[in-house]
Amino acid sequence: MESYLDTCYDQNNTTTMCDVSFHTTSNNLVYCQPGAFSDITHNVKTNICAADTKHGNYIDKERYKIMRKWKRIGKNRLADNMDDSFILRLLSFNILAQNLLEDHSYLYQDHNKKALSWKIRKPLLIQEIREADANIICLQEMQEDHLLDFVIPFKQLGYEYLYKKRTNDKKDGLLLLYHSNQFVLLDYAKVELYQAGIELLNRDNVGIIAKLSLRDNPETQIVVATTHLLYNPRRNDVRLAQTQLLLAEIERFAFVENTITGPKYLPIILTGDFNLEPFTGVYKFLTEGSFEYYGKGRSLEPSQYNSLSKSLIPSRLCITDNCQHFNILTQRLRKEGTGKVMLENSELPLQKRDGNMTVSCNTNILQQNNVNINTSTQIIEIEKGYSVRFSSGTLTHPFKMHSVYRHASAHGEKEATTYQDKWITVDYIFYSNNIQPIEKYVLPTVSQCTALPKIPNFIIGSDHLCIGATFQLPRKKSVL
Ligand code: KL2
Repeated sequence: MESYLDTCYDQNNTTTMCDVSFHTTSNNLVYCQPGAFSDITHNVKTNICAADTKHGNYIDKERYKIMRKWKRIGKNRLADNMDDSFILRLLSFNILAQNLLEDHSYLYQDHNKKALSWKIRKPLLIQEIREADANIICLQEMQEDHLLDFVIPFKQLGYEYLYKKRTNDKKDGLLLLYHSNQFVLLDYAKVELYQAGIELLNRDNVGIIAKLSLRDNPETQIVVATTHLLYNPRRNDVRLAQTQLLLAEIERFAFVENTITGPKYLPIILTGDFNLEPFTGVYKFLTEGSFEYYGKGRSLEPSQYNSLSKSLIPSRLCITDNCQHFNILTQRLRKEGTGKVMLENSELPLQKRDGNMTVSCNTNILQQNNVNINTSTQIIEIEKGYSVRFSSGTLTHPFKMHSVYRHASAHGEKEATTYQDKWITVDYIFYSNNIQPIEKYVLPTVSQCTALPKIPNFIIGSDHLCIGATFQLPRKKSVL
């Protein structure tokens, strides 16, 4: 039999009718060939389709696209005058690293083997990403040795990128692409969530944080961050600690100034694969701004076992329970310049590596401030009336974050972004309350997902569905 690509997938001819006949292959999946399909309802203006005879599931590109429309969110309206705002469209997609697919091949036994090859998946992924027409794209599970080839079409379209591989022996990582005609990269951090000698932070997950300004309006700035947190479904405690580190880094990038009403931050978008389900501990922490982990189990649910103490991460990292770098906060309040970050290994832009980090921070700073670096709760007054906490048993953060998706349809049926024994949501776009989403890339509900041929298939190139949102970013008025 001819290869699927030769018969069905012709990128140059997307308007051909999908006149198809189904051929059952040895591995129980059906795929299409041009020429003999008679059912008028399946005559579609695309030549791509995939089906799964075992479950009677069938999808073609057009049906998939009907599920995945860009839809206006709530009552948010476009600004009357578009000169007042910039339309930022962001896409986030875990593209399934080929090496992880092959390492966990038992997860893909019911799939058509041909749809699992990188040769087939790569053009499907690139096509779906390109069709979204996003000006910022955040990808997870980008295999390092596929990177240079993968970014070619995006570079041709004018995107520039940041890449951060997961640490140690891992072969995949994060790719953040931004349209360089529209954005200038002001600053970035490639954050390693691996911190030597800390049990809760001994995994290889990473984050990328980018501070971008509008090329035609440099005062308008935004912080975009992406991550892919630990997979282990039982270890929400690890994901909470990873989130604390990442938020401390985001806080450092997004801070603008202190005002009478409190600190002012740039708009923030935090997106990626968090490997956690909606309304669970870390999700509540992000969206409610506060979470008490003390006495909870590793799942962050009340539990008799493995109860967490009041100390989540050691104070030697100098990150407060409000997800702020103690040194930076101290110097900010004392107006003394920039303090040092105690995270290990994270990569900074070249010009900043040996730059002006004036004050070293080690646990001496905490001891000078009478912090007991053991595990009991510490409250330190930095300035009169301004205290920070370590190991209090509760984490807070200074942002008001919302999720673009509500994780259920208007009829209350759950949405999903991936399949792990069942269809669940693990991918999110969170945003701060000084930026407004106006559209989302609609996700299918669980029952719609169940009707799909197993992913990846010949339409969907990953074991995740991509997520996307369009934001209205208020343009700053230039001060003349
Ligand atoms: O859930 V994922 O897939 O976001 O799609 O993130 C992880 C898992 C990814 C990186 O660690 O690899 C997948 N069983 C199933 N999938 C696994 C396992 C596992 N034991 N370990 C890693 N992954």
